[in-house]
Amino acid sequence: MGKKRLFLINGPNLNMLGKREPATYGKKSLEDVETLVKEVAAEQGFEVKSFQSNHEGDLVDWIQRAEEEAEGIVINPAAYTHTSIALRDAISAISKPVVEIHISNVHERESFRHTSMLAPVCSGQVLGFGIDGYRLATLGMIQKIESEGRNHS
Ligand code: DHK
Repeated sequence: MGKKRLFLINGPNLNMLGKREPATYGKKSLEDVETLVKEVAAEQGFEVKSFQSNHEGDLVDWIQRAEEEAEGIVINPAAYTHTSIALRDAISAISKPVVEIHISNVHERESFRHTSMLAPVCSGQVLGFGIDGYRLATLGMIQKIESEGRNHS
């Protein structure tokens, strides 16, 4: 069997990390995030496939792909967090665990950011820790995968 794999999925405008509102989202780029997640996962014996899109349907396609190709998903759905029934249904449709991550503390921001359509169907949520949240989400995801594996054996 090949190496265990995680999907890292980033939604709209996260391709602009580092340039976009740095006071809110920090100065690190999406490439820095992908490198961080790959390093953290590799230490735990996982490989990472990374995907970013500004398009809702493409994100749905990648969530569905995880059912066959990954053990779990770390996702920052960005603005689609607050609006997307399609992403929520895609997460509900697969059996693999999903962790939602946000760089900012959405609860100290505008009220439209306080609601997540996805949180009720995710295994966990990390927010407000900046880019380091991706490390926490990755470790939490791997711990969940490993403990579920143990429970089933
Ligand atoms: C990123 C976005 O692009 C926003 O639309 C969300 C999230 C918050 C973040 O903090 O990572 O509201």
